[in-house]
Formats: sequence, structure tokens, C-alpha cells
Amino acid sequence: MAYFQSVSKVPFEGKDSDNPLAFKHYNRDEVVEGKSMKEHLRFAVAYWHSVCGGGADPFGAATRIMPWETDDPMQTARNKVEACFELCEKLGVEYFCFHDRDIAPEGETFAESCKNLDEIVAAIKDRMSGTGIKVLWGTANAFSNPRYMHGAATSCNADVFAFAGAQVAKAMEVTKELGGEGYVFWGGREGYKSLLNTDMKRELDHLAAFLQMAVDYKKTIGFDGQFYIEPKPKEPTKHQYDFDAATVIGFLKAHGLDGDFQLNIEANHATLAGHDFAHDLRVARINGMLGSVDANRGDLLLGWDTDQFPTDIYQTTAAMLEILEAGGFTTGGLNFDAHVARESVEPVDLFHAHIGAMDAFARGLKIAAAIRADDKIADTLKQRYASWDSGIGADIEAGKTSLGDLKDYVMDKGNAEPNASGRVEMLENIFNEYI
Ligand code: XLS
Ligand code: CA
Ligand code: CA
Repeated sequence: MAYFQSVSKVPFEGKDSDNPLAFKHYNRDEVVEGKSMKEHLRFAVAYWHSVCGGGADPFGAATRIMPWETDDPMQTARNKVEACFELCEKLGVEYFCFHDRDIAPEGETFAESCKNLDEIVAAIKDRMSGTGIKVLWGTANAFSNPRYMHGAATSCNADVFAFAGAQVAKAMEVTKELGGEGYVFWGGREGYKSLLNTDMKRELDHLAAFLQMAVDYKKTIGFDGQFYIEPKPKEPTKHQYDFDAATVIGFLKAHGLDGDFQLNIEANHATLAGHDFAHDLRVARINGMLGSVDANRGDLLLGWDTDQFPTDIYQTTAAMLEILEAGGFTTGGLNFDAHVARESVEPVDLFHAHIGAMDAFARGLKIAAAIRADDKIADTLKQRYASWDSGIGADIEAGKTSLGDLKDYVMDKGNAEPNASGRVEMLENIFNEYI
């Protein structure tokens, strides 16, 4: 059964093509900095948005009834597998990401949920073979069910913590079964609504204990995928403990967990935290923890997680500069954690959305590589810090100086005058010339 009958395999036709169902920039085998675009970008389809979401928002019901939906949740789950693979195959996307509850409906009991999951996992495994389509990462949805209203690993209720643990154990097993290259922890409701009802210290200790148990269980079952934490500052709770990259890294280090996790940076979460997307990528990169990316965008005029498909070439370029500088992805990739607009109600809209986003990242990759090949920006940066390359700067960096030495140095010199320009506008103009 084909659900996207009006679409065939999306071809690369180059920038002069006016075919809306063709790539203009994403030429999968084109080599950039010694690697094909496909290897650099490692695109993934997000199961939850692409084959589950129906456009519901806090003000209204779903607007799109997709052709794979039926009245029987298990039949719909089987159909979604077909829809996801057809979408990936026609787009030439080799990865997908999923939550346990995206692929199979939750049952009345934990045992029934596991049974549902096992049936669909077998179907996915079957469908995977021979296609080259793989799992970038799996995760557990420990936030939608009402039991998680107070959080999961940070719930005030120990049984709920235990349920979340059971659910993560199973989701990890299933991710392993599907050969997943990673596993994500996003703290869905790990945060609070009111400090008045919150024992923050206890909740954070529980969160660390939970993550430690996950690390241990990973070894127990022999899962060798990469663990990621995905920061987000707020929504659904008013404060999420995994606020941003810097907060998460500090938390992991404080609990001796930093060797076991990398970060999955989402564009829209970085901007919700008041940062540029590139800022959180930079923080992750300089700490050696830039693992994977949820590629989407927010809306500057809306203060919530709109999860739109990325189309802004400035943003994709700035992101690819960080990703290239980090040495590229190993287990991670660019997961389109994005949904089409509520008014985009036809299956073909999923193709327009993904094609535009893939082209936007292909352009970002090529532009970033051009910026890196030409030393204009790098030279200005190097020049800006030149005072650290010799003399007192080099001595400070080498750890050879005390505050007393600095006092003697400045006493002798008389003053310090940072009178060189930061050249912000010139650098912005140079960046623009590449776009
Ligand atoms: C929600 C998050 C979520 C994670 C996976 O805001 O982006 O979708 O990526 O649980
Ligand atoms: Ca995400
Ligand atoms: Ca999001």
C-alpha cells in the first residue's frame, strides 16, 4: 500500500529546477570537505511528527487525518510503519527517530504495552532489512500519560519513578533490537510548576540516580548506542531541569555522568532558553559533547516550541560551522523534530517540508565549508586573541603567573588599553557574502 502515491523518489535536479518535489541543493553523493553530503548530514525523520501528529494544538483538534489512520490503534501502528518507510525511501533519508509510544499504542498494563511494542518492533525490523534505513535514536515517552503529571524520574511518587524506569529499560531494549545508534533522554516533565510544592534537591538527586541506573542497564543488556541528553528550558513545565547545554553539562559533571552522555541539541529549545541555536551547539562542542541535533526552528514572534521545519540559511550555516568544527557527526545526525503547519493537511506537504529542510542544510553545509576554506573570518579571530600568543598572555595560559606577577607587570606597564576593534560589522558582512 502506498500512502504517498502522488510522489515518486525525490530526485536531485539542481538549483535551476522549478520542480517543487526535487532537491535543488541536497545532492547526496556530492563531496564537501572530503565526505559526501549524505555522510555529513545524516538526516532523520521524526516518527512522532511525521506519521503521528495530526495538527492538534491547545486551541483546536487535529486537522489532518492521514490515510494510514484507522479505528484500530494496532492496525494504525502497522500502517504507520509502512508510511514511515515510504517517506524515508522516497526522500532518500536513511534514519528515523522514535518514542516507544509513537510506534505502538500504550496498553492497559505495562505488560500489554510491551506486547504491543514487540509486535510493531518485529514489523519494523522486517521492513528495515534490505532498505538501508536505520534508527538514529530511540527514546521513551515518559511525559504524555497522566501518570507523569508530576514528572517521571523527578516525580514526587516513587511508583511513577519505578514505572518510568521500567519503561526506559524496555525502550532501550527495543532500540537495541532495532540496531539504534543512540538513545535520547529528554526530560519531558522533569521540572516544576511551583517551588512551593517542590523538593528540588530530592528531585535532582533522583534524576541523577535514574540516569546512573540507565547507564548501568545499558551495560547489562549490552546496548552500545550513544546516550544523549536533550536540553530544554521550559514547556511543558515552567522550569525544566535540563535547561540548556551548560546546565546539563554541569549536572552531568556534578554526578560523574559526563563520560556516559553527549548532548542532543534542538534549535527551538536553544532559542527558548534565550540562546542562538549556534550558542548551544558551541557550548556542547567546546565540552566535547556535541552528539546529535534536532533540526528545526521556532518563531521569533511566538514564545513556545513551534517545532517548524528549518528553512533559515543563516541558521543552518551557523549550525554547520559548529558541526564541522566539532569534526562532524559520528553516531548522531540531523533529526527533523518538526511538524508541518496545522493548515498543511495533505500527505504531500510532508515532502515539501522535508525537501526544503534538507536543501536548507545542504546549503548551510556548502556555505560553512566555503567560509572555512577561506581564512577571512578565522584570521580575524586569531588576530583578536594575538596578545595571548606571546609575552604575558602566553605566560598566563601556561599557568606560570601569580596575581603578584600580574601586579608587578601592570605596575611596570602603567595601564592596559584594549583599543583594537572587534570588527563585528565587517565579520557580519563577510558572512553575508558567502550566503
Ligand atoms: C519535545 C522534545 C522531544 C524530544 C524527544 O519538546 O523535542 O520531542 O526530542 O522526546
Ligand atoms: Ca527534540
Ligand atoms: Ca521541540
